[in-house]
Amino acid sequence: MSAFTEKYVKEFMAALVAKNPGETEFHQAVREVLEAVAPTLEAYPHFLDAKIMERMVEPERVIMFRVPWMDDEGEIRINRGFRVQMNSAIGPYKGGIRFHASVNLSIMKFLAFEQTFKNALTTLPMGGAKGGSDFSPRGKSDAEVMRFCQSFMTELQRHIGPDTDVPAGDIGVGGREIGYMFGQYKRLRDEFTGTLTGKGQTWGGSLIRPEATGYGLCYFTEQMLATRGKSFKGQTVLVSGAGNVAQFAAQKAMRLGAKVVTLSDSDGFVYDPDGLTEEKLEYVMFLKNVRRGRISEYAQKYPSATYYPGERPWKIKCDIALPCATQNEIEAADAQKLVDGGCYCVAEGANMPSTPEAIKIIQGAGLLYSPGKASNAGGVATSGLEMTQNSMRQKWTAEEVDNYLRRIMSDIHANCLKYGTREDGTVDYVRGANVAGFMKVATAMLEQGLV
Ligand code: NDP
Ligand code: 2IT
Repeated sequence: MSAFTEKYVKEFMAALVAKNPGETEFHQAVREVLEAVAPTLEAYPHFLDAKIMERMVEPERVIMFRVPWMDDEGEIRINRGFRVQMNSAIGPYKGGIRFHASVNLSIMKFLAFEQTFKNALTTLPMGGAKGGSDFSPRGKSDAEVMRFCQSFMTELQRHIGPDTDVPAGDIGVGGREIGYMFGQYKRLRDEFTGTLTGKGQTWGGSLIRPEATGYGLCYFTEQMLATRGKSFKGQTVLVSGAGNVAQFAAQKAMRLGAKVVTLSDSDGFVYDPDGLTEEKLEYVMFLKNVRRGRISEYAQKYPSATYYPGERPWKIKCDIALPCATQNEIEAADAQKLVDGGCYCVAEGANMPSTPEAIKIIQGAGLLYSPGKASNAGGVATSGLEMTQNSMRQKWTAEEVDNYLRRIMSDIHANCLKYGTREDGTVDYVRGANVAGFMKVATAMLEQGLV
């Protein structure tokens, strides 16, 4: 780290922490970007003079609101709703909605901040946002989820719109929740527009959007592997999570010839040394998406598998790791286990799944490593394609959307190479992704004046 970077990051972070106390995830996300872009700021001091970074870390708008609803027993429940509209320099605000008990302002701000850079990388015109609630759909009936979604949207609808802010899914928000929210939005606003993405196939949803994050992750990983003359063929892959991103990452990795041996949820992980098959994955999709069960049940159904309660998959020997569950799920000790187990590639499907200490170990050991904002951008990119189809009142074929997705992931990879190739020819994807995203948003902000 240069003397400039060290001083710049230290002073910037001190001010940020003082102004946003306790927002540890937000601090973590900002620090990563600062460390990556500081050399660029030094080289282009007009960004420093215009205080672009100081503006980027201040959300354009934060909306926090009460979400009252009634459970099936007739008891009144109160949750907190959020929408962080972080940056609209390159397009309308765009980003997912997360329903999880852990949701707080820090998590919303870190996700909205990451989203700004990720969306810039997609090549599509989308600003950055994130929303959600500390409501947990786990263990709730469909009727309870519907009442919650309707109450949440009753407030959120005043702040969003097809050219203003377009939410989508994230943890705890899938097709069911998007459906309930879209229904309420349409009813209150009396408009049928593409204001949410991830919609159902019969009412404006794009083909391949459900698959897009996981598929995009694998397309991106293929390109990373190719830089070392490798591919998924015959490789042992660890996947964490068992939700939307994990399911389709596992499916694509498998179809590209890999053996996927783990899946997880917040209670533990399953290790199946025989590897997933199409049939086993179909069971997982039914288990998680329809029955809304726990991943431990996989080991009951398939005796080749072992369930490890309260643990994460990273101690299993592998070639490639695809973290697809949540933030900070790879800590330093986990990273060391991956390195010791012979893993040579970590590509993030989740947002910020690796801690800074873990990243240091992974990069220090010379593994291929890509941050989520590059490798999981296929989801929001395909949301962008859904917006385009909605505006055109068209529906593209799965093949057309998949081809766009491949091209976008390839463009993101090329952009990472452009800004992240080291002198020795290896690639720093963290620097590449952050600088590429920063340059686009910062330039747009400069050109639009002091807003
Ligand atoms: P889902 O809700 O479909 O699945 C989340 C999975 O992660 C579940 O298996 C869940 O287990 C597990 N999980 C959630 N929280 C924790 C936790 N604290 N510890 C361990 N496991 C946990 O969400 P998605 O698949 O959509 O999202 C997964 C990740 O991918 C998130 O980081 C999200 O931000 C990111 N992402 C999602 C995109 C999308 O299009 N959906 C796009 C880009 C990134 P359990 O059932 O126990 O909660
Ligand atoms: O983190 C993410 O990129 C998402 N949850 C998807 C956002 C979107 O608008 O599709």
